[in-house]
Amino acid sequence: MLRIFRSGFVSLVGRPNTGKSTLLNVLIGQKLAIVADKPQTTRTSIQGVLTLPGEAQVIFVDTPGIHRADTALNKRMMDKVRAALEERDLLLFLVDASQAFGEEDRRAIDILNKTSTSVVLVLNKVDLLKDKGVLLPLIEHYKAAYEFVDYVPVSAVKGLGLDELRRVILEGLPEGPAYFPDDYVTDQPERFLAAELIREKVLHATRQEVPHSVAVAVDRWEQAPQITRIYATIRVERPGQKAIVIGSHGAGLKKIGTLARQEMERLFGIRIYLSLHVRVQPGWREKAIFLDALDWRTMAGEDDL
Ligand SMILES: Nc1nc2c(ncn2[C@@H]2O[C@H](COP(=O)(O)OP(=O)(O)OP(=O)(O)O)[C@@H](O)[C@H]2O)c(=O)[nH]1
Ligand SMILES: [Mg+2]
Repeated sequence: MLRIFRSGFVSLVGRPNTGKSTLLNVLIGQKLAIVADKPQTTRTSIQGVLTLPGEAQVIFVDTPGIHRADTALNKRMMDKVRAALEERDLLLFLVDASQAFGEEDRRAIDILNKTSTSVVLVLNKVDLLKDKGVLLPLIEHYKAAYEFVDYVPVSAVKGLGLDELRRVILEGLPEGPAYFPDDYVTDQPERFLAAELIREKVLHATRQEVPHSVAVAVDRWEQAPQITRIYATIRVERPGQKAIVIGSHGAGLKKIGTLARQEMERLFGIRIYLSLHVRVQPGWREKAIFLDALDWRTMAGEDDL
């Protein structure tokens, strides 16, 4: 008897820092989304396609963390989250299982009231739990706040609970054809991922308000047989932030460049020369034209995902 083939779109939503991007990367088995221990790392939606030949194709969509939007950038981020709730086959609502249930969680759950799609509660970071006894009461709190179709405790970092999560996801998908070829992994162009990897290294190197003020764009990408030359600009909002990113005698920027280049070489399988430039651009988070240019989808005039 032929097994039925399942396919569908599955969005990962939840508060910032809950591990959505980490989970996307581990489910796909490839780094597609940058990860940092700072909230609001992800600024747009990112597709990752998992094809299980003869069995299923799951199109995961990573999204920015649910938060109260104040700037134009943050409003766009929340628009991405809301768009990712529509026309999906299944939603994964990620929470940090090492944190007690609180008001912010309740507020984040509110966004789910706008959708009729089934939502699975994913309790991530269970590796941080010293006392596993807190898990059941936590699940009860979440179940009281929303009617989740299922719940799965996982650790994206340690790879715990992922088989069970895959099983629950596949069960929640309808029968359907593959939407993409077997080797298709993401809609995100390498040029955008390159800019993101640079931003990730800046986030790792800075603290407090600096991460929120950083934008990275690739200005030029010159491919040659021996080496690919990438020229990118790191934008910050204030001169003091520029000094922090550059560091003493340029050491900070040099380290950011080295780490970003090494990771790009590994991921893209090519030799890279990376040239980084830091520029102060006050108020870029409020400027629509600049925000359009930052996100490859609006840059290319493509439809929102
Ligand atoms: N201990 C532990 N840490 C995790 C786990 N999953 C993610 N993290 C860490 O949590 C932090 C946030 O991870 P991200 O994947 O960037 O979180 P996110 O939900 O995508 O965050 P935003 O993009 O800001 O919404 C990083 O420091 C991760 O290494 C996990 O299972 N266990
Ligand atoms: Mg993220």
